[in-house]
Amino acid sequence: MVANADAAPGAEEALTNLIPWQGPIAPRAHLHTDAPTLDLSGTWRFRLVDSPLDAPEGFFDPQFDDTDFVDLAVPSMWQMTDPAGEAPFGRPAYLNVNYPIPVPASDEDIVVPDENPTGCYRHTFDVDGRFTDAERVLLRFEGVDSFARVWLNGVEVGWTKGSRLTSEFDVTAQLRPGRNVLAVAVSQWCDGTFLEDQDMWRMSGIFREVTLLARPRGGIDDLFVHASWADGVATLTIDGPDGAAVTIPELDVTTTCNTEVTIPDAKPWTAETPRLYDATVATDCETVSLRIGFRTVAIEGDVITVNGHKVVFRGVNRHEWDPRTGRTLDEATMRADLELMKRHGVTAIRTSHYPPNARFLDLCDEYGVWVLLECDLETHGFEWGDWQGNPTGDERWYDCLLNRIQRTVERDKNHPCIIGWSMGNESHCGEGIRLMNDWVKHRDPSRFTHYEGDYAHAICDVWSTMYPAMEWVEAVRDRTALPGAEPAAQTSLGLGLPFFMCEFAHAMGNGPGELADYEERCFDPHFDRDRMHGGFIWEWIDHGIDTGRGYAYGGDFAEVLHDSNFVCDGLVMPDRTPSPGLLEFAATMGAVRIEVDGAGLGEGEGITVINRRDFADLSDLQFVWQLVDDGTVIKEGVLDVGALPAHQTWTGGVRLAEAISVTEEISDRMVVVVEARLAEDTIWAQTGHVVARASGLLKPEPLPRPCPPASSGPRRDGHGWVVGPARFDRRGRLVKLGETGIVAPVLDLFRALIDNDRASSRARNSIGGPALAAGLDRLVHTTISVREVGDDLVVVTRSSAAAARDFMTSTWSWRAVHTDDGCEGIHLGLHVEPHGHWPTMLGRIGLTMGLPGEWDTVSWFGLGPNENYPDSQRAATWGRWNCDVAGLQTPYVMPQENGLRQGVHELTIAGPNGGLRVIADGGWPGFAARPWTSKALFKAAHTWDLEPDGHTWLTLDALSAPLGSTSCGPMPIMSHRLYARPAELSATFSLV
Ligand code: IPT
Repeated sequence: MVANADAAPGAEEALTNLIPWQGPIAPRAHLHTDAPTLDLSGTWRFRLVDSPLDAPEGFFDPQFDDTDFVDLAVPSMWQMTDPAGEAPFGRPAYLNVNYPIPVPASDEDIVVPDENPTGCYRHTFDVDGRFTDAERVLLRFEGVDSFARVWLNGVEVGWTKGSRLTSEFDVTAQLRPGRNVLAVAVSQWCDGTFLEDQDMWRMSGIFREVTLLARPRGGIDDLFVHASWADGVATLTIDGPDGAAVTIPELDVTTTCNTEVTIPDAKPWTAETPRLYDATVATDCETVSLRIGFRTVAIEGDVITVNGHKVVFRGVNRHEWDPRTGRTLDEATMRADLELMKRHGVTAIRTSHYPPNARFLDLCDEYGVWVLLECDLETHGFEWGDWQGNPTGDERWYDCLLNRIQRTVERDKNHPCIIGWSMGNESHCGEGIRLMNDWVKHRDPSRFTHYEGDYAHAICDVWSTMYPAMEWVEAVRDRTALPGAEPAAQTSLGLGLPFFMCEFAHAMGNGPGELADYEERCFDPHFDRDRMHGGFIWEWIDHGIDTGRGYAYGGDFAEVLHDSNFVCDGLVMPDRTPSPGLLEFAATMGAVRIEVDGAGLGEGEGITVINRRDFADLSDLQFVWQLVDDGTVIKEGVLDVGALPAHQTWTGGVRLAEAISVTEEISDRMVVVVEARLAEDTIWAQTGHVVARASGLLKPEPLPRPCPPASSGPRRDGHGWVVGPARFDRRGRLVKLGETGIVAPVLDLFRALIDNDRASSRARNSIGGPALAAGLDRLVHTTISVREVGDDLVVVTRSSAAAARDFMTSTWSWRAVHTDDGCEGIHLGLHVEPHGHWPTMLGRIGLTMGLPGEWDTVSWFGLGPNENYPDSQRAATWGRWNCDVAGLQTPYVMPQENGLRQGVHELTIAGPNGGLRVIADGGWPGFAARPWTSKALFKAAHTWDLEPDGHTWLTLDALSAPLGSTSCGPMPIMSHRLYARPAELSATFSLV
């Protein structure tokens, strides 16, 4: 139906009438056609008013004088125009669960505020006969947030809702030869807002492409490609106009629409082997180009299969985000996402929580990634009212829900990458979800359906959950009782449903940790026929907003309500720099796994390569080993792993004896590094790109090697004591090394709280609250005794906080020694002992000292080069690493503990005038070196709040806390948690 001014009475009512749209044609696929199209992107005229009622009178009239309008790019989101500066069109607002507008009572008609920012757009364009002679002309909007009322040449063609869904208006009657004036009034709020409560920046505008499409008589309006593959045979039927010619030149296929053909030699499409065949469908007057991928998705028992094989989703949740343009993305950015994902072993995407830009799915087909395509639906804010009046259970809304899922499925139904349809997110469950699901199953039975909130498993095809605890995942796997679950939920165990985590491992700030633990329980393809299908990390990108000096988050734009930095919870930083979390993802979730057993290497064994892919062999990779002695490559070679088939394991080794004969002995800084490198260029990376890496120390556990004592013992003088090159004050504090004054080392139990330590509205527990209450950030250190015991100066200190009773004693035994490079040094044996209850989880047990700020270059042997933590160290490699102090810091959008490197054997921090060397013995500590204190790091709200304070603060950890995922997930598993316990740290300090 085509609406016109007469047919669209009371368009203001349309904002809240629970009718999804008026005017657009039935949803259909986006097809690549040779029929004329006109991209209307560009500079439009724009004026923002406070309410739809304030739109300038007759602004849609072609004659209207828009000189006091301004230029605005379309597509764009108007609040992203200089948001941290002048913000001419208002500023973005970040909210998670809360609605940005008042929520209607369940017995009330829907109301949205009069204060409803409304963008009045005008755009003038010219068309030629290719459009005016067409049978029909359509005007396509791919994304308008959230309500659009549309006029062409002064005549209203209708209105639409559904921010991330396509609407096509038939404008044949309104289009004129030559010059045309399109006008659109976009309001930020409408009833659709209650269906669009996704956890993200609330912003508006015509933020995706607008296109004019000429439709020829006898053209191809819609196609539905059914391309399956089983047992080596592909089958194709394309629903379309009767008689339209279907051609796939590469396969010698010539057929017509609505005819089934079998094709014996076609290769199947999988995310690992994204084989696409170019095809055309043609009538006399239109040719449509398709890229067909043959694959069959099935549920066999409780296993999801593609082409007969179980698949595991090494997935991420992806929102569309760019720190400068918001949810308007160009193709280069979409490609950048896919390239980064493929390079880091991501094999699956959930399009949280709306369909992405249509172009993105073409790219997913091409790059190869499994897509769980989610409808534009979330009603989370109703949770606060116990879901009273929630749209998925209120029949007034069902047409809107059906409209949304129909537009979702119809637009994207031809993509081989899409293996499942998701009804939406966090919208509770009701008849509305069932209606959506029924419609999908009827329209497209070839994919599975998903909705996490279907807790009774009465509707969808799969069992999906969010942020489960590790024991819970184990119970699903082992079919034992679900810990803490309601009786009803226990029945899930017995149902024959495939399982995955639609969200897990909350990548907020520093983290997520425990990826390896999830991987082991839920991603193992060797449980060949079990129900565990992996999951999707929350989430891909930090939605920080570029302010020119750093990234903004919720609350930075004076929002009345906001959810702070909960919007920065991605594996890549806002500018798409991979975070350490992404590197850990690649190392744990990546389907190519290498294990190096240092002890076995000497025997010519010890290297294992596991192909955890579901389809492809490893012939695309070259496996290279290197023997590296303290940073110097001594020898390298290639491992003959060959075309190892999916799910198979290769074991072998290297001829170390040959390699090592050139050196005298196996040193404890000798490492074997094995890398899997791309043997050929792909579309997502070049030859040589490292897909997987592992390293092993040849002597994994060398004996402690304290340096030999020097002849002199502690010497007392008027100021305190001298021990070797070190000077201690009367309170036994190390205050000088050689001639360099330092800030004395003290016990350190604190880390600048990471997001996973902080209480948030969604955190299930708080680690940081008790830590701050216990005063870990404000310990008071008191010297109990200073004694000379043999060659040692033994200092006992007591550390505790104001008002606290729990305390730690630290026994610092200092001794003058000779280091291996012939210098005089001082050895510390530190023993820490807790007293009292200490119910609190600690950030660390270590020491922190202040060195001169000019000492700002660091070289260490240990795990690196990137930061690593006890539950996030698979991405780290043993070796010799060099970096300046600035480069050791990870600039999380909200500053927090970062930059730890563990397994330190030796560490030198130096500047132009000397420096400090630390040689560990016994256990290998972790270290962090910062140009500011942990307290300053904790106090900073943004990266721009941090200023170097003139010191290099060196922290050495005997024990470090894990990262976990507690910002929106369970507590770290018990064995990872750092509670108070006795700890030892043993190392020699010398000057360089
Ligand atoms: C979950 C949401 O689905 C997701 O959109 C995001 O908000 C995430 O939390 C937290 O970042 S919902 C929550 C109840 C776990």
